[in-house]
Amino acid sequence: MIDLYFAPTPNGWKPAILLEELGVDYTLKFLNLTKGEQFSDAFRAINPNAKMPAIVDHTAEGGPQAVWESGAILMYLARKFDRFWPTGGARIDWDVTQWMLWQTGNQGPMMGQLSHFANYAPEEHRGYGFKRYKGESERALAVLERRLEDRRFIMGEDYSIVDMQCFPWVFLSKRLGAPLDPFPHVAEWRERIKARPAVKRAIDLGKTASHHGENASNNRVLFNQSADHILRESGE
Ligand SMILES: N[C@@H](CCC(=O)N[C@@H](CS)C(=O)NCC(=O)O)C(=O)O
Repeated sequence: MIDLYFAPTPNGWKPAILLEELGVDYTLKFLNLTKGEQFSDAFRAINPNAKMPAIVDHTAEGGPQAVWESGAILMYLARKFDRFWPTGGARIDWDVTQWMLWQTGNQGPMMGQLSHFANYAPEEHRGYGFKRYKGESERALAVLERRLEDRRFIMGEDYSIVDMQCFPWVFLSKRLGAPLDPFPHVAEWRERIKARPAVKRAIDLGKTASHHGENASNNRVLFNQSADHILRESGE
């Protein structure tokens, strides 16, 4: 059995989408991020970075295997079940790896910060951050637009973990203030993925979870973190 530590956010949706696509049994472990459940000793033993998502694979050879960082989880599960990682040798493997890292180091953090400034930053601090991260998010969307000009999916004709990694922030793009009108190929790709039953099921998981984001503009747990959050004992 695989445990998925989850909250209904774009990063949480990524492994949920893959697990739903794979149709494997997994146990959903909701983390209430506004209550700081990510800082419990038990969860930090799984992910020292104290952020979801994370998994624990109790069926791994040699004993339970924890994996954290959404991209690493997708790569781990795709290898384990031998699905959704395009085949074709070392060149393809590196292409998958670089797109996974591109999302992790570029699209993800830029759109995550756009979400912060669009949804949570105090009004008086919103302007500069919103403008900067909207520009950076649109830059990332333009990279995807070029890539998708002559491909149905990011790696070619087949849907893969790279699409699952890049989809969730694009799913929310318009709501964050970066509509997809200038990126028609990205918009079509988004529709293609959104229509998949497994993707719908993963996003619906949020409907039963306690949401981390609402009314969180003054939320100390999420928006005022320091080294102390990682270094202190949680006392649990
Ligand atoms: N790069 C990480 C990002 C994970 C992340 O930022 N998770 C957020 C929710 S989307 C979280 O757990 N936040 C809780 C906190 O910051 O305390 C990944 O892709 O897994």
